[in-house]
Amino acid sequence: MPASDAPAFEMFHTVGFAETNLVGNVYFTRHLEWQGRCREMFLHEHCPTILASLRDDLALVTLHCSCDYVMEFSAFDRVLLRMRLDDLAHNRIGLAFDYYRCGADGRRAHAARGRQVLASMRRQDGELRPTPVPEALLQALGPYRVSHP
Ligand code: SSV
Repeated sequence: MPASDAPAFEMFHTVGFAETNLVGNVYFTRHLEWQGRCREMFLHEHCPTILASLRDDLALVTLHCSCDYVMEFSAFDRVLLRMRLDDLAHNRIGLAFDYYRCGADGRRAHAARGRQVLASMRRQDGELRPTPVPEALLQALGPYRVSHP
């Protein structure tokens, strides 16, 4: 469980028809796409130099991705996705996501929770080898780290 002691990186999104299923709620795979979008916007805004490294020999490999669903989203719902750094060890990065449905009255309902584990790797001689999380990314992640008691 991410504690609320660390600031989160936030992404807002308004649900469109392209994201809903036959009965009008958001199809479960979309939640994972939003996680992907959120983490790439984080790199774009806070660590653009990593994007150049990814085009070179760095690989941030997704080892795990999950979502626990609590409440449905429908077209034109306003989604707030909050992402925090839950865990950092060796070359592993653990991310925690909280999804909220934002009401017109300003209230936020907790609609889902997600997790990802990434591994920092380098492409070398046609293989992927573990490598420490790059310093630039460590710096960018720092403020978003959840402290565990
Ligand atoms: C192209 C490709 O494979 C990209 C992977 C990107 C991974 C990005 C990870 C970003 C993590 C950000 C975490 C922020 C926590 C507050």
